[in-house]
Amino acid sequence: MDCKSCSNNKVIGLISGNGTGKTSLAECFLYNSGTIDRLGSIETKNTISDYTSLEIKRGFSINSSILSYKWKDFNINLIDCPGYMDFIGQTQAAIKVIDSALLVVDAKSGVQAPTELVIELLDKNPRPAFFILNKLDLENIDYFKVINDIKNEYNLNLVPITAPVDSGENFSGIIDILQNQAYHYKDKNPSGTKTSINENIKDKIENYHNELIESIIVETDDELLNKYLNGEKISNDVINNVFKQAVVKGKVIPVFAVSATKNIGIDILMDYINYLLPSALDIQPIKARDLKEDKEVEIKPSPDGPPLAYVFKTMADPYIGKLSIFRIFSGTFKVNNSYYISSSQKTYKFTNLFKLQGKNQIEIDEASCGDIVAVSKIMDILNDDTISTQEQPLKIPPTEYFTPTHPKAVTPKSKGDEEKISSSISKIIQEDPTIRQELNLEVHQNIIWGMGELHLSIIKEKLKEKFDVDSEFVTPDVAYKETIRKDAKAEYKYKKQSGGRGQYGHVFLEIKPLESGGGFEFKDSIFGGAIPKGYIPGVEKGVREALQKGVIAGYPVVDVSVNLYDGSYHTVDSSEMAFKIAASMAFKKGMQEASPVILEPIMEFEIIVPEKYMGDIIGDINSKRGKIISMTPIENKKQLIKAFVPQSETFNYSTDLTSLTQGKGRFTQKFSHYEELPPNLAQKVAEERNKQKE
Ligand SMILES: Nc1nc2c(ncn2[C@@H]2O[C@H](COP(=O)(O)OP(=O)(O)OP(=O)(O)O)[C@@H](O)[C@H]2O)c(=O)[nH]1
Ligand SMILES: [Mg+2]
Repeated sequence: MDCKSCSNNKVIGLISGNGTGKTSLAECFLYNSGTIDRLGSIETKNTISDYTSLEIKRGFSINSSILSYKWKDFNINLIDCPGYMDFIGQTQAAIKVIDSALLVVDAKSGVQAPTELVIELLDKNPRPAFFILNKLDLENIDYFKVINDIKNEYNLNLVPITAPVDSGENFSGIIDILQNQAYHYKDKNPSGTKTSINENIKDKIENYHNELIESIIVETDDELLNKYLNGEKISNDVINNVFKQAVVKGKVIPVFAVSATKNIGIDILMDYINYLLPSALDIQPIKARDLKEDKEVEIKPSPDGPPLAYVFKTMADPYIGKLSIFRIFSGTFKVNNSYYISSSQKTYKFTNLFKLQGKNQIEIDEASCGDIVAVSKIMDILNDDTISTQEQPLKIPPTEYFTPTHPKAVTPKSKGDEEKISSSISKIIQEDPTIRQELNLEVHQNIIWGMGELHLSIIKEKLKEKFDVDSEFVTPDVAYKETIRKDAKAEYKYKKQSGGRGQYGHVFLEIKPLESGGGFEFKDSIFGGAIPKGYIPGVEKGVREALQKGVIAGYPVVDVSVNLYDGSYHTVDSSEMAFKIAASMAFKKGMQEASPVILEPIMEFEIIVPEKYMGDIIGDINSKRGKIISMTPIENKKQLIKAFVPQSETFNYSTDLTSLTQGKGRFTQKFSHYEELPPNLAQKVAEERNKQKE
């Protein structure tokens, strides 16, 4: 096969925090390259990338979009990711399949928490990157100071390749520091015109140029460095080569000055994307597991190599149904060939292949390394699946997504829609691995877990828009329980004689508390046939029924032992039912006497925050009746705090943590154990619950 096309493919992610200008920048890429003939904007609600009705309504990205453009000799495949932290799962999925990253930063506000998280993710999955300082048309931006601040804060080797000419309102051009060339821009034209560098900044730019060359040269071998230090002239070719290597290895991170809304500096950025970022055939071999040979292998990207692709996104298209979107790392995929899917371990014939451009799908016959394509209607393909062939079945390790931490109980507005809601949520989950749904049998609620308030409000809107179900998202109920604190004895005689056959059951119960987690224990110590054997199961059933609703607030009773030690019966009137009723009543009576208490679930939290927020976090945990278990310093001046927190205080913790740490904290939680609810709260809970029952 002619591999020219794939040697010119690049896969690039636009990733960073919300509102920094990624979608606006993507629009400029498409416009400048002639892919579209009108430059859309967020404000006019007509960008190619933010095309869904929810994105248009909200004015920001909610889904990652697949875009592509051709610029000079290269095909660039772009993934424009949403920046809000609530949608971080999509950035995690994108990082898995991109060869390089464009981190767009709002030059006015600097690096904010979501971008910081993206920097952390890239640190764990290194990719060559560019920093794009956007919005240079805003007032009072000191470009080089912003770069230095980021450099120092995150210990990144940032090197400015372009610099702005003028600032704020007057921002009208950039200088290419590497080439010593200025460009002027007018009327959002696709490209700038060359101009001379203003005399008054020539020296300054000369300095930056020298600094840039130096920072490139130090990344190479000592021989070249010595030559440079001895004043020898180093050819441009050598410098360019060293520069490319340093960028590809992530040793230097070029920085560019742009304004996406004014389309300034972006054509030059596009040139540098072509020139410096790796192509799909330049990347490191892909590590995968050969499922036939049962061993790890490395697949070098080649159009003639074994087919290998990774599904990083699933989408339900209203017209063509389910679309599984994958990035091809190796081999050539052709329509009507069959491919092996790692999760189902079966092969499927691909009867179609599509290239994507925002909402549009273009049918194609084949695709190869560095292409991002979709196949439709194969239900068994899931997110994070590896696609390969029966001859060499492969599996790439799945993406590790953050665990959703924000729960809500979902109920339909109209009765009878329960089934529809949970099946619709299951479909939404297929597209978004950072959502979890759980039918909680203890509180009888359908609980949906997402990444935060925004995430859940979008899911609610999706339920309405896509599936036509109106729903309510409310704070989940706490799975309280009840138990007893001391021993008690109780007797109950159930006797009814109203003509015909009567009812008679009579029991003596001894009730004792069990250790926490002890559950329920039933003992029968009837001696001498006071109650015939045949009625004993009725007694146990009665007690079990009473356990379902405790005497304080009707919560399930746990950790009790019940001993049936005496009773009496009537030869005609006794029945299993009569003993069941007697036992149930006796238990309730006994429980009243046994110091009943309410228990509350306690969660174990693991919270990671920058050190400086420790005081606030501990104060907040204390105010939530929590207990700190441990605090451990970890990398990047952060602390890992473990704590027990009562579940009733946890439902909004993701929002609380975000506001306490300006979005720089993260946490996970799991159920730990039950503890007694303090009496004043127990009273409140009981009052609330009893009110509900009325
Ligand atoms: N002044 C100015 N505003 C800009 C520039 N680029 C983008 N904006 C505005 O910033 C806002 C956010 O832009 P987007 O392109 O949606 O940013 P994004 O990074 O895609 O945001 P998310 O999708 O939420 O991650 C919009 O109102 C844009 O018009 C710029 O260069 N200058
Ligand atoms: Mg966007």
